[in-house]
This record gives sequence, structure tokens and C-alpha cells, in this order.
Amino acid sequence: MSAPREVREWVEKLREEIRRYDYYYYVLNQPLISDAEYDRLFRELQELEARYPELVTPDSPTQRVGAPPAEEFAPVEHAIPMLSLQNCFNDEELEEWDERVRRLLGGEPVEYVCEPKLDGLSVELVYVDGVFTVGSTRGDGRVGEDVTRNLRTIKQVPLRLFPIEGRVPRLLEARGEVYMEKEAFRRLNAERERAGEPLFANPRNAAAGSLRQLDPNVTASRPLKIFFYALGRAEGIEIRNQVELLTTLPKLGLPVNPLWKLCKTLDEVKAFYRELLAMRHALPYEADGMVVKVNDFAQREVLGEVSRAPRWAIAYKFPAEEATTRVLDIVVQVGRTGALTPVAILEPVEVSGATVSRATLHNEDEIRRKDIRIGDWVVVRRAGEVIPEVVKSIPERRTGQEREFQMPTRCPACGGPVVRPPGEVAYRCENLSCPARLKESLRHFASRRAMDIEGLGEKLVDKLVESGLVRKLSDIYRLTKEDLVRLERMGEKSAQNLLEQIERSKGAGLARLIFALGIRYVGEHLAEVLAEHFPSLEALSRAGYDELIQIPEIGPRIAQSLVNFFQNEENHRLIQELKELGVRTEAERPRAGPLSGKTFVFTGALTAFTREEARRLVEALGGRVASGVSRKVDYVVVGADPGEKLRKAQELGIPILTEEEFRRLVGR
Ligand code: 9MJ
Repeated sequence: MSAPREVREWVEKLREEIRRYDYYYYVLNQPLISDAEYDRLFRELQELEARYPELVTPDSPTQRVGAPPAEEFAPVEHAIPMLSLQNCFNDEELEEWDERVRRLLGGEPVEYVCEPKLDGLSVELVYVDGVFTVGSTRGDGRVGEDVTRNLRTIKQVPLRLFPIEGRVPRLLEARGEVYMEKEAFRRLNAERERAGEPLFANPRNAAAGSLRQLDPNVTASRPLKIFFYALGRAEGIEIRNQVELLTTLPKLGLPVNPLWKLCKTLDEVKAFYRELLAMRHALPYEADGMVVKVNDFAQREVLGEVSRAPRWAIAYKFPAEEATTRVLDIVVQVGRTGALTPVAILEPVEVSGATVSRATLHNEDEIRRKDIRIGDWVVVRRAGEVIPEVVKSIPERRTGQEREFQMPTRCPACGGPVVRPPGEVAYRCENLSCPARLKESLRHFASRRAMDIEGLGEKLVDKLVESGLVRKLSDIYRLTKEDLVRLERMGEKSAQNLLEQIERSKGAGLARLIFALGIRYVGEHLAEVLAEHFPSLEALSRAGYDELIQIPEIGPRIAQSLVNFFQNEENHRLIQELKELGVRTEAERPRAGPLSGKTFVFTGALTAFTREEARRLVEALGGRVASGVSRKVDYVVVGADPGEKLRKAQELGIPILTEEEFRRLVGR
């Protein structure tokens, strides 16, 4: 059945409205309508598109996610090459650049526009008749990679431009930077650490890694943002200078970093640089300098370019957060998953206010690539406030006394064999009861977000393992007061307290228990997903690959990791023992009550209760609280500043309750 004209028009009108609301919500941070109202419109559009599939267009707001993964990225040629920027590092170099600009322009007046220089991934988005059609990375400047489907998942990217005075440009190639905010980066890495996944070294790598994902669903789950600051081709729109560009792009729906400044003199440029430098650490994103651009496009034409960099712009870099020091030794740490990580022990050195004495070398390939030897002078950097890293060695300063590092063939902690699984960069100790692995596993098991055993800290874990009192995780539940008191410096009272904490942890619940086991790739969130799906740990341990892969959010890699974990005989025994020792391995049975069979999800900040109180209210009435939104959820309760869950709920058409409505429902 083909769609009647009225339906076509109505669908288009719905899309236009939703685009406007998206823009106000995601770009301006000013929601125009209530979430419930938005939800209603979105669902109406989804229903109409389901009924009339021929009306679905790639720029419909319903089409942001859900496409299957690509094999690889296709090359995309930039019609106008994407230039790189020349750098300068001090006022003198900036003055030289300014003098050359003025000389080449024959002494005409020049104005500059200054913008923070974001450290992300440069991209170009092509809009044809206002519709986003192709998006690509900068690549080598001439040819980049087609990341259209990934860019679509970034909520700030309009799939269709807004008309200005009723018109959209025939063609607009908008250029900008995809980046990840520092806080989002920290959260992403924390989640990866808990899941035993490799960490991103800095927000730039995280942004680049997230955008260059073959599966757009992965990109969609990463908190990427974008700012636009330049154009490629533009037809059907006239923009004559950078100020016009930066004020026009937002009107079309393309976000622009508001922190730009028009400077009439070089002194103003320098002053703005100092201002940005002073606020550098307070900015939500990483900026590595300031870009100075000639405002007038006609003047840019005159200036032209040299060796792929425009003469009309320069990046005035911030001082590097780097220092040089010596590598005293390279040691190997054994993590919870058995991964061996080489770490450089450094002569302590100050890097932007902090003393650095250790820095990660990531893995053996990195050491070879950077050619770092024991005794070398090296450059170390603190990036994105994570673990410092060794950037490079300084071979010119070698004396001949330096030694090449050899990855040990035996685990430095247990002496067991070390293997490098095919396709992985990390070597691993395979011995499940390796004391180093055991210590890390215990720390994780007892940690606040896992079994939450207060008092079972770093030092005590070391002692328990070294004394032989704990040889496997389940031994925690076999500890007696005498054992603990015999350990040096453990008084009666502390021993008693610790035993109470250990006892209490038996009831931590299935999700925490699954997370606490430290199964590779299974972080807190996935543990909750699994706990919602299986009635007990035993049931989970019996699940096969095919069953696991059916669960939303469980991909092949995670399913395989779970199967591997539970197939291991030692792990199998561990689960048996935990159960025998009284650890609750069943999911909490919902009580009978008015909310029996109903599942709630909370998002955003509640005012009248904490999340924990809200959970207890729901459970007291027989309901359940889930962590993530899926089709099985009955209500999503929305507090202030809600997250992605709200959007997901809207997409799935799940009823949304305000806090007030929730309170009435639970009789509070
Ligand atoms: C960044 N990375 O923030 C430019 N950039 O302009 C800004 N990069 C640029 N402008 C022309 N703000 C080429 C690159």
C-alpha cells in the first residue's frame, strides 16, 4: 500500500518537529518539550514508518542506529583537500607568522579569529540539499575513510540542516572535530578497566577508536561530541569570513565551540591565548592549543597555502605536559586477567605539577616500536589525567650502557609459563592460582562495587595470599578469627569486624557476584544484564554460547568469554564452593505485591529518594529494578538531567514516569 499524500506530509512534519527538538535538546541543551511529549511524537513517527516503509529516509530521526557492521571503511576523496595546520610554540614565532601575513597582504588591515584547538579526529560531513549524505575522516588530507554510519550515531550531528530564511544550501561540506569530553573518557576507561578490557591512553585515542568502529552500534554507545569550524565546498550559501561561518553554522544546526574570539590586533590574540591557557584544565575537553585564522576569506585566497598547510592559519600550541627523565628499570605487572604489563620505573620527575615515578609501556610491541631500553633518557607525558606514559626514547643520549628489555617467558609472580594468545598484544600468565593474579582477583572481588567487603584492602590481601591463608577466592569464606588474629597487627576487634563484613557480603546479590568473579569483558553493567536474565549463577554457568548470544548487549566476544570462564574446571569448582559456603548465588526472588512482575528503570537524579531507597520501595511492592532499558522493562522513572536511558525508553516506547508519578504509584 503506498502512502496517501496526507500521511507523507504528516511524516515530514513530524520529522521536522523532532529535528528541532533534538537540536534544542542536544545542541543547545534547552529542551523545548517534555520527554513524554517527545516520546509520543517519536513513537508516532516510528509507527508510521513501520506501516509505510517506503517513507523511511536515511535522514529520518529514527535512523540513527541499528545498521549492521561494515566489512571495512570505503575510501572517500575530499573535493577540496583537508589541510593540516602549521604550529608555533611562542610569541616570537606567532609574530613572525603575523608579519608574513601582513607582508603578503601588502599592509591591508587584518583581523584574526581565535578558537581553542581540540585534540580529536577531524572529519568532513557532506550535506546535499540539507541532507547528511557522506561523512569521512581527514585521512591523509586528500582521501579519508567513509564513517557516515558512525557519524550518524552522534546525536549532535544533524541528519538534516535547518533552513535559513526558508532555504538550505544546495551543497555544504562542513568540517570539524569529533572529540570525547574528559569526564566521559574517564568513565569509559573505568568501565573498561572493570571489564578487563584494554584502556584508551587519552581522550583523543578514545574518540578515534570509537569513531573508527566497524559496528555503528559500538560508536552509538560511546559519548562522542563534535564541533564544526571550517568548510569545504559550499553552494547556495554565501559565507565571506570566519565570523559569519561560526555564526551561521549553528543556525543550520551544526554545533560550534562558543569559545571563539575576533581579534583586531596581535596583542588581543596573545591575550586570548593566555586566557585559554589559564582555563585549559577547567575545559571539559582536551585542548592542545589555539588556532589563529585570518577572518576574511578573500584574504585567505591571496595568502594561499604551502606544503598542505594554509598560510592563513596557525596553531599556537600549549606547552606540552611532558618532561624528560631516565628509565631506571622495566618491571612487569600481572593483572587480574593474567595480562603482563611492562611498566617503566623512572627517576622521579615533575610533569605539570605532579611527580611521576612510573609510567606504563602498554605492551612489548610498544616498547619495540618506541625502542625503549633500560637506562634510556625518555620523554614522559601525562595525558588526559590518566596513567603517565613514555612517549619516546632519546637515542642521542645513549652511552652504550643501556639494556634491551626482554619479556619474561615465566610469570614474575608465580614462575608459571607465559603465553601470547594469537592476535593479542598482551602476554598472559595462564596459572589461575598465580599469587599476583589471585591478589588482583581478590581486590576486585572485595571492592566496593563488587562484594563490598570493607576492611579487605590492598595490604591485607597481600598478607592473606602471602601467608597461604587464601589460595583461591572461596577461601575468604573459610577464614576464622584465629587465622586473622595470627596475621600480624590484626587485633581481635578488627578481625571480628572483618568477619562480619565477609558474612554480610554473602548476600550481595547475583549481579554483584557475577561482576566480582572478574570474568573478562563482564563489567558492572553486563553483570546486571546477566543477573536479570538468569535465575542463578548455576543457570548462567550452564548457558551455552547460542543462548548467551540471544541476550541484548551480549556480543560474540562476551558470550565466548563467559563460556570459556565457566568451562574452566577450577572456576566451576569455585562456584560450587561459594554456594556451599553460603554465598547467595540465586537472583533475588521478587515478592508478591501490587507491582509483581513489573520492572522499573531509573534515570536522572531523584529529589525525594536515593536510588537505593527507590529500589527498596519497588521491591517491597513486589517489583524489580533493572539497570538497563530493554523491551522487558515496564516503566522508566525519570529524574533531573536524565541520561541515555530516557532516549532508549522513548525509542522502545516504554511508559515514562516523572518522579511525582512514581511517588503516587508507590503511595509516597
Ligand atoms: C581544531 N582542531 O579544533 C581547525 N581546529 O581549521 C579548529 N582545527 C582547522 N580549527 C582549518 N578549531 C584547519 C584546521
